[in-house]
Amino acid sequence: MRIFLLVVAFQFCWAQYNPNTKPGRTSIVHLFEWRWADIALECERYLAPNGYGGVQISPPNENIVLTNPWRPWWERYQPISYKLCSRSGNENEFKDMVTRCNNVGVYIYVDAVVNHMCGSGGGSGTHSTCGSYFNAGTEDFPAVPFSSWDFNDGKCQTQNGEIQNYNDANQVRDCRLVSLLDLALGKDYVRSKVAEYMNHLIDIGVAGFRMDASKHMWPGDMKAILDQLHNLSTSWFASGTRPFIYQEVIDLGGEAISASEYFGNGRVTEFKYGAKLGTVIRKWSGEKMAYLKNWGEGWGFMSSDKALVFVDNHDNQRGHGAGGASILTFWDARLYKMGVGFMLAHPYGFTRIMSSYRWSRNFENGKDVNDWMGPPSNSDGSTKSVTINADTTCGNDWVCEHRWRQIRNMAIFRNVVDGQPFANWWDNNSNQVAFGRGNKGFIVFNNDDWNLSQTLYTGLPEGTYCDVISGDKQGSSCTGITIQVYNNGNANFQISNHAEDPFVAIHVDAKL
Ligand code: 5J7
Ligand code: CA
Repeated sequence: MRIFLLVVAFQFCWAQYNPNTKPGRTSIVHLFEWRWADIALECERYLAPNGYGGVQISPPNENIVLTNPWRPWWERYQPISYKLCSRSGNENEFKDMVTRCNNVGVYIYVDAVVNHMCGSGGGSGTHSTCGSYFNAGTEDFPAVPFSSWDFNDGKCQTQNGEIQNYNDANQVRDCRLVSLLDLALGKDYVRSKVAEYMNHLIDIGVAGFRMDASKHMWPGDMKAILDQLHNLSTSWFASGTRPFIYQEVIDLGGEAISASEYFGNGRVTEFKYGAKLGTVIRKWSGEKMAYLKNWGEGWGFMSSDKALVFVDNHDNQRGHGAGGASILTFWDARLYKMGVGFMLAHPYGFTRIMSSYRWSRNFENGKDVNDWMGPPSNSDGSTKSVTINADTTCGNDWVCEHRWRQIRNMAIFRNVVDGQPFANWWDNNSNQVAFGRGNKGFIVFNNDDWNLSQTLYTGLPEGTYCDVISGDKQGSSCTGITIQVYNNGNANFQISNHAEDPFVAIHVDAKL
């Protein structure tokens, strides 16, 4: 009986906040715009062997096909139906991906776009990814089916039906976001169709959901849907396991809606995290890494057990969305690796790693006029597959940040130090900082314009460790720098400010 109560208490405490990743797997990767067939392969050949816990996938449901501009990435945020049929693949390919990823312990998290359907100017016809008919003008989506009764037009109080003022919570929830037809999530019927879509995915075997545009949905409406969701499939998960929920709420302060309104439903994206970390690592606004000593709640972020954190996302990496120019991306690779390294070493939040595609950036008056560009694709609009080069990098303009040695090894570092306390902070009152995680791992950064040469207490057992930033442990040697930890726990670190990567990380699983 006592054990039963403990189990119930555990599930009650964690429930929708628990990522459901396998023990010792502490991060997920957003494989933005990847095809299902490529994700299945990546789970088997790379993500599972390297300790990644899961994949956030692009929206799997049918969406509008836009041709002006040509097939932009955002067309996938304009649903036409809940058929599993998109540029990433069809339902059979989706099921194959979920099965194969789950079988190697890498779980799938679905980007759920349920606040709206396509834009009001979407026209009528069958220009959708599965060929389903729709009429945006009359709000008719027979493939769901939704009709004009199922939208919020009557509820919205603005002149033109659009969100005009983000300081008015009613507008933000009940009016159209940039003309997108706003679903009446207050209606039982609409809630049941959304729940049916999500339950279809759960029954196939997905482990959770990113709730797109949550700011634009009432937390109570979302709860009514989430309460209808099935437990996860017992083919892979313990009976009674709830889906992991993380809600996209862009809250940098100063608006009517705050992230905390959503804590009852699950975790929430902490957009301050990447915006602030970018400012610090770029040394803008007088920031310096020494100030990261109280990173996390000490910086006014939400509590760690509610936060989903990331350095950049698919939206703000192209100058859209929150954070502006401070956001670090693969385009600034040297700073980016430091930022992701810091995130993965630090205990705050549940971490998501971005994996991008390259596009032809073209700045005009400070704005990238190509920020709309969709994934690498063929002339018929189909998405190119992810090819793998001899050196393990990706081809066809897939960036594959999750395969960069520094990022992959820090994802492993986070798994090794899981549960260990933040410890042994050191800084030079400028941009040289170091900290450890209990007696399992230690990391040192030099983001100053001069060399670092310092003996620091690491808390680690005596021994010779491979720096997992400059190389790997291979058999009984290191391919990069080695670090000697003495019997008093001290080690000497030398980091040139001109180093390819001006940081060093050691952990007990990469000890000789
Ligand atoms: C919502 C917010 O609450 C917010 O704070 C924010 O910064 C962005 C958005 C936002 O979310 C969307 C979710 C969707 O599912 C679909 C969408 O189209 C959007 C969306 O457009 C959107 O806002 C865009 O980006 C903001 C920075 C601008 O302030 C908005 O005006 C809006 O920009 C519009 O983008 C342009 O005005 C319009 O001309 C253009 O056609 C449209 C292209 O679509 C997008 O850029 C999609 C962005 C998107 C953002 C997301 O966070 C997301 O999860 C999915 C898509
Ligand atoms: Ca809405």
